[in-house]
This record gives sequence, structure tokens and C-alpha cells, in this order.
Amino acid sequence: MKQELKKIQEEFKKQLKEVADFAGLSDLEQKFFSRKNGEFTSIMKGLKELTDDVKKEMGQMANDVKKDLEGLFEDKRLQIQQKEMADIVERESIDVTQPLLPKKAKGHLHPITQAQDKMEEIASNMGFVIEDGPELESDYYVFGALNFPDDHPARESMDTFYISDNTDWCMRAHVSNMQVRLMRKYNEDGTKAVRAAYPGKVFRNEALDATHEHTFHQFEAFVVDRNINIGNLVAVIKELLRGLYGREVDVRLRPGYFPFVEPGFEMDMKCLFCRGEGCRVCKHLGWVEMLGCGLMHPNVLREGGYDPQEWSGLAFGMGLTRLAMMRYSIEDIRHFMSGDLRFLQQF
Ligand code: FA5
Repeated sequence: MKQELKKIQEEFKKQLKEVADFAGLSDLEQKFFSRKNGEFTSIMKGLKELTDDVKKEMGQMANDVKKDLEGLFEDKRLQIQQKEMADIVERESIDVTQPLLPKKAKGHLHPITQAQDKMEEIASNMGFVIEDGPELESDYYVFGALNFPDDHPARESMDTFYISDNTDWCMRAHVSNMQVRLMRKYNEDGTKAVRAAYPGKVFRNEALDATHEHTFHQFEAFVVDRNINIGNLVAVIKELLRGLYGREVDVRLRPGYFPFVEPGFEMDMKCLFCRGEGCRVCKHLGWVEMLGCGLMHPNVLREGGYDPQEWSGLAFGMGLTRLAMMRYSIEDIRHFMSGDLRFLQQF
């Protein structure tokens, strides 16, 4: 029996060394100390058979072994408990030295939309209604209603995108398609003055370069009232540009031909970067071409339902994309539609 006890003691110690968690500990406890068939329990049960003297001696020994094993078992239990606690702390602790995770990127409005919003705000403060219109449009509103002769070069498919051959439908080449639409909308009986502004996207079959896109934005407006003159035209445009750029701007008029205005002009703005001295942005001219404008042609007023003997109007249309280029000092128009985030994130 002595030897059996020794053997069990050694076997227990050997197996205890290999235990790594509470589950293993519980299995070991069952194997040696289970009431029913634990290896150590069986020996204790065998004590009953022995004579009193031997029983006393063996009982003493078995108790010593039991104490020894229980002590080792408790040490192992504490060891496992400490390890598991350390694992939990490790898993849940906050590492104050970890670098900040990058912030989730937040989107913002496109620079052209920002410029458009600003222009709309200024125009609406000046009493203009803001309107939107169709991009796919009939030849009539884009050209015919605006006094374009049938053989005007802009009507050629080299310049304008028609949706198919032999059709009157095209992607509008300017937002002036809204002139007659809006005069009719706001002036059903031919007796009302109108101030309307209508930004939007336009399309041209264009040779592309740093200042020319095939798809770009325009901001156009007209005023129909009595006794409108060129002084009104210049004053309205200057006020809008002053609002957009936050300072007084110098402008100059050059004669320009548009079939829907008479007289017609091109308006240049003194370059805001070099103040007229010449730089990369203004191509060393000191001035930047900003818009077309003029007094509304009698035929257009008539098409919109006004009597040109009584009524007069001013109209101007500017490249919103070019306004934004000036505002943000962008040297190539093609950046806007590139979808390149490195460009867009600067605004
Ligand atoms: C027009 O489109 C006329 N509808 C403007 C107008 C309205 C005149 C009312 C008179 C009365 P124009 O083709 O010049 O005109 O274009 C107007 C502006 O759009 C130009 O001054 C320029 O700033 C811009 N623009 C023209 N072509 C392009 C292009 N390919 N890419 C970017 N901007 C352009």
C-alpha cells in the first residue's frame, strides 16, 4: 500500500504539471479524488481492511500524502487564476500610447456647388427668383426662341450635342434656354416685371484645354422692366461679383455678338490675383473674360410675351466654372470634373 500511495503521489504531481486551465484542474480532481472511483479515494477505502496498527500507520501516511496533494492542487489553482486575470486585463486594457485612429473622412460640397450657392444667395437678396431648367432641351428654346438664325454655327452638331441625327433635341449649350420659358412663366399677361436667375449645367462639343470643358456650369440672369439700360446691366453684374469675391471688382465691356441681345458685350474682370499686372491665371493679360451680356433683343422680348415698345430687359450669362477658378485660383478647368480627391479635399 505504501508503494501504491507513492505511485499515486508521483502520478498526481506529474499530471498536475501539465494542467493549464480550470477545466484540466477539474478533470484531475475527478480522476484522483472522485468519491466513487477516484484513485486516491480507492486507497482510502482499502484502509478499512487493514489491522489496527497498520491502519494507523497507513492512515497517517495517506493523510500526509493527501495534504501534500491538496497543497499542490491549491497552488496550481491560484496560479491558473492569476494567469486568467492577467489575460483579461491584457485584453481589456487601454493602450494610452496607441496613435489616434484617422478620423472618418467627411464629405463636403463641390467647389462649383459652393460658388453656385453663393451666387444664388446674392441674387436672391437682390430680388431675383432662382430657377432650374431642363438639360435636355428642344432646339426651339436653346436657339429658335432666342433669335438664332437657322444657319447659325452654334446649331451645328460640331458645337452642340444633338441626341440623334435629324432631331430637334439637344443637350443645352447654354442656360439661355430658360429666358423665354421664364418670361412666359412669370408674365402670363405681359404686364409684369421679372428678375430671374438660373444656374445650371451646359454641354458643348468643345476642344478641351485648361479653360474649356465639354460639360460646365453657367449662371445666367435677366431683368425685364421698363427703361432698362446698360448702366443697370453693369451695376447688377458688378454687385453680384462684389458679393462673390468679397471686394469691389473692375470690369470692362467689349462689343460681343449674341443673337438674343442688342447691343451685346463680352465683359472682362480685372484679374484679382495680379490686380491687372499680368500673371499665370489671366494668361498675362491683366483681364479675365467672365461673361456675355447685353440688352434683350426685341424679338426675344416679343417671344416671351412682352411688347418691346414698352418693355426692355438686360441679360448676362457667366461661366460658373470660371468664376470658381478665379475664386479658388485654379489653373486648369479639368480638375473640377476629374473626381480626384486630392484636388477636391482642398476646398
Ligand atoms: C453664352 O453662353 C451666352 N448664353 C451668355 C449670354 C447670356 C450672353 C445672356 C448674353 C446674354 P458664351 O458662349 O460666351 O455665352 O459663354 C458664357 C460664358 O461661359 C463664357 O464667358 C465663359 O465664362 C463660359 N464658357 C464658355 N465656354 C466654356 C467652356 N467650354 N468651358 C468652360 N466655360 C465656358
